[in-house]
Amino acid sequence: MKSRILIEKILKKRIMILDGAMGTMIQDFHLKEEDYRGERFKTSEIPQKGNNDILSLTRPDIISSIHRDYLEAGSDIIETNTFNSNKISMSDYGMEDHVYEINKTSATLARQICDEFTKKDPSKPRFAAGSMGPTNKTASMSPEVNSPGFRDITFDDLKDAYYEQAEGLIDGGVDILLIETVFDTLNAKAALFAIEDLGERTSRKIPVMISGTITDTSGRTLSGQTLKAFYHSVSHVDLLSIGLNCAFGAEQLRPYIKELSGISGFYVSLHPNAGLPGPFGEYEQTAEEFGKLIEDIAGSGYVNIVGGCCGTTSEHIKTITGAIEGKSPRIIPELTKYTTFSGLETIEMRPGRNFVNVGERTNVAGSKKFARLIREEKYEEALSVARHQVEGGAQVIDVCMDDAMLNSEEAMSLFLNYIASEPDIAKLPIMIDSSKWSVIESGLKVVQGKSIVNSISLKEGEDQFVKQAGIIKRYGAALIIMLFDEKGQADTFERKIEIAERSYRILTDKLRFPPENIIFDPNILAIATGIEEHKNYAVDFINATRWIKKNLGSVKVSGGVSNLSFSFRGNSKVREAMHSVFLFHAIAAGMDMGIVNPALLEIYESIPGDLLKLTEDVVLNRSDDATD
Ligand code: THG
Repeated sequence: MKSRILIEKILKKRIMILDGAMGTMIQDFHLKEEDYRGERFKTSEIPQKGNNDILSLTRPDIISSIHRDYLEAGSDIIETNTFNSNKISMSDYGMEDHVYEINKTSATLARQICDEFTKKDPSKPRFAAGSMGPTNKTASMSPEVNSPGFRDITFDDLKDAYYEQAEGLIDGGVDILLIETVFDTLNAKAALFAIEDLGERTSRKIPVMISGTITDTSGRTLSGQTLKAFYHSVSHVDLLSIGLNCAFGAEQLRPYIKELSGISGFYVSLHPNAGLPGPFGEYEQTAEEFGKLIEDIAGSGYVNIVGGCCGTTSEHIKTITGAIEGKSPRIIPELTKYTTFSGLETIEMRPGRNFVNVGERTNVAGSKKFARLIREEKYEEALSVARHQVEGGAQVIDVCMDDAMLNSEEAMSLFLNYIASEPDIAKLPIMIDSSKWSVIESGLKVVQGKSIVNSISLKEGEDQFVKQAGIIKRYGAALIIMLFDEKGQADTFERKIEIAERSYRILTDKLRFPPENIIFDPNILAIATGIEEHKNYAVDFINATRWIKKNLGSVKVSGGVSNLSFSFRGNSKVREAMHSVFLFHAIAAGMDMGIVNPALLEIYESIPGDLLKLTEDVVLNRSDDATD
């Protein structure tokens, strides 16, 4: 963490300079197959030409001279020659067994040259950033149009590959890890997870920069996320910076870096290509043109770190070093933390925002139709249930596969993969609903956005609760806490607030779980069952909601609304009226979101007067014979 303090000190004062492309500089050496192979890989069966990362082992002289060029041009931070040095990409060259070594050696090279330059001029310390590219596979899209549920790489594969890469880079002495050219946020989340894991296991915490790439003119990532959704999907980690690179040139990235600058609570980086590629993939933007564009962006106060990507050389870096001279760095804005969720798009729960409807029907325990479709493995048709929820006004989709007859882990990940293939559904955040931990985790491993785990509780005791919440935090999800403890479900006001307070303390004190990512569910239980103890359930929920919202920071309150009316199953008129009346009062008390059938929510004002009075008597427990 020493390097982070030093880097942040510099970032407060000025814009820092990254280096430019490694590939473009390597091209100038006109290397042949033999150069790539060296003595060491002379007999490799797979051609190595184009495997730039292997040059760290076979031609370290060339890589060193490129690093030197960039440092001479003014780079504060140089990137290791490891963009593709992960098991997944390296297997294309049959080099998967050398991944750790390539990373460590590349890091050592960059480290030594940085130290050399820092020694020459201690007033300008130089830093080595371990470059971690996106790999050549994507975890949240199917490579086969005809099987939308299929993936050719899993979160765990990516996590393991990134772990190995990060370990090599850190062992070689990098100051920073740079996850770059992110085109699929799920790949990036696997990298972040691996780095956090490594940090914890080795007690070495290295600052992390992350940089996404935009691939279409609507400003989305390849995997379909908006910039904001991308931001909210990775901001659970205490990043050094977030930024954009590659894809378009500086000119086309300008509006997006402006947007990112406005929403980011971290430093912002930009390392664009030298313009848009020509017909043969060549980049033609001159150093002067590039410098002008960067000067303009830096002059607008949008960036803290700038550099170049494809097509840029030490000439480009030299011009931007001059161009940012005297320009003030971007100041990180004061941001209020809101509860946010994301799919391809974002939900921000700002104060005064409307109630969030969570669609309940994609639940095998809550819909006979959905259960049948999943049992019969008709996933395409099951998707239509989700689509219907979206059309009915759902803003989040609750997915539950808890059924003893199903392989729930598999059904969860498969259905979520199907959802990911449908942008009109995948735009919404996912609520992963299961009482089984393994099912929750298999869901977390397939969603690129910031999802909501539904749910964990103190039912099995504090140790397990802490362990699970810690893992959920690492996946970057929000979390519903059901108000249960070792003694059982909280069914009275006193029990609800006791467990809510205890859960809150554990999460925020022990885990530093962000309060805005905590959602309490004070248990909506069936009323009007004929049993005396059940009569005050709705009132207790509403009062507990009010207490929680007043006393527990920026947490949110949610509940499964349809539970309320279980004793009126089949009588949808009465059920709908009960839900509307309940929500009217619960929302007034501070309830933020609810799992509902969005297509069937009657407007409170439109409930006929006599039905309204009777329903209110039941929900608010106002008269002894209301149920009748
Ligand atoms: N809190 C949290 N999560 C939850 C609940 C909760 N998840 C599950 C459940 N409760 C919320 N979801 C539903 C889904 C459907 C119904 C009720 C709650 C429902 N279904 C119809 C019925 O049973 O009559 C089924 C109709 C059909 O088969 O089509 O009512 O409280 N955190």
